[in-house]
Amino acid sequence: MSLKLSYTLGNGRAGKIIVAAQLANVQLISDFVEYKSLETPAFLAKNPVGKIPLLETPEGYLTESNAILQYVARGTPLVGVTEFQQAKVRQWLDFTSLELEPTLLGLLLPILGYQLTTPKKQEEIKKELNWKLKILENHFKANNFLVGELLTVADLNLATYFQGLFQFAFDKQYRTTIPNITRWYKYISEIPAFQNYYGRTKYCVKAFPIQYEQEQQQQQQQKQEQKQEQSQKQQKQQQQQQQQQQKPAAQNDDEEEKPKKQQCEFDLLPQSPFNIDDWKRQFLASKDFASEFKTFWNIFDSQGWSIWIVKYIKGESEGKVLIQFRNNCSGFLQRADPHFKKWAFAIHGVYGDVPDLQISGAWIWRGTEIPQYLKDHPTFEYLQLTKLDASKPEDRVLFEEYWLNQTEDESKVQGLTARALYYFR
Ligand SMILES: N[C@@H](CCC(=O)N[C@@H](CS)C(=O)NCC(=O)O)C(=O)O
Repeated sequence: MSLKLSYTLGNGRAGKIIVAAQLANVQLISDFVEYKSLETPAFLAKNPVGKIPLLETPEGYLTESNAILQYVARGTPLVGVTEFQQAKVRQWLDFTSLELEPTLLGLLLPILGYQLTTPKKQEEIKKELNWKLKILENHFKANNFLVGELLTVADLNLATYFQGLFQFAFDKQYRTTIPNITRWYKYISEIPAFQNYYGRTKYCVKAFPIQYEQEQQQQQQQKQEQKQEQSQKQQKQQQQQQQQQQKPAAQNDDEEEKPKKQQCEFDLLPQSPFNIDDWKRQFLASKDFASEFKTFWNIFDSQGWSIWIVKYIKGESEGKVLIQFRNNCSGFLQRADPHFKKWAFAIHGVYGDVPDLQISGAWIWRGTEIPQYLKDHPTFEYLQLTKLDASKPEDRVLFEEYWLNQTEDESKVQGLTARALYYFR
């Protein structure tokens, strides 16, 4: 019986399942996915929640990491031997998910930069954590494992959280206040199957600093201001060059000197009847992209929006290794200004064959010109942008070709096989 586990590389919820499968001698096929693919219709058909991990079994799909965990270890002592032990395993799984997880993640995610927080929130989290950890500390004073003397999936589950906490938050000094939890974790983390996935735990000497909301906002603002300053400078230089070359009629200096407004470049455009959010929802929820496009051409407003083919102009040495080029493509999208996502929708990907892979995509964005958001992109100079005319049948066909052919390693676009596709949304 083959079991296929879909997950993103290094994911902790998948890790506990992989560790349990190894201990239970159960073969799992790994299917690495990227977060972007969780929003594709193909993935949503398997898990409408759009989350990993996901297990494909001969009987159907299974979601929720704790359910998968118990399923892969079923029939072994890892899920408990007696009925009471089995119930105890479920008790600790629920306790971890429902009582501990929100608090533990509330501490860890701001350190890792995934969540905004404030000193007040952190104070509350620490208080909450202290009394909850006391429960565990007391438990491990008298027991080696969560369920008495038996290693179970409940321990593997709990240890995945401590793995991050010991590396980033619970420093040397703090560990002295939880010696029993530390002893228990040390044992679990040194099980070879655990180390195979998570590696050796590097206990932090000093806790990593928490970045607070204000600091993060200030940093973001500073970055934004620097970027704007730079692009103003570039614009000015370009204008000066043009003036010198073409000697045009005198410019209005006042206008040129005006500081760039803080608001988004699209805020000034006249209202458009085309709502990109509605289109994204409608398209992504659909099982029949071709029929959606019939609607698209009726609702698309080419006065307020435009459609483009965006190609990456690669260097001579690029496009030879798929994994590198995938990273190049996903990195390009990640580095785009997140605000631009509100005003754009694209399918962008790697097409073709090694050693001549290409990156290109079909884009919709607000306005009819090249947006400043793209001009400010660090790799803008390597983009070739071709504006399509939504009233021309041949341009519609080209644009649709990208959107309708989304099966990786199968679909072809402009004669090239789609290898790795991403949405920008
Ligand atoms: N309760 C679920 C939570 C699953 C979950 O939140 N997975 C995250 C990765 S750790 C995810 O897929 N996030 C994608 C998203 O939210 O878009 C479980 O334990 O499986």
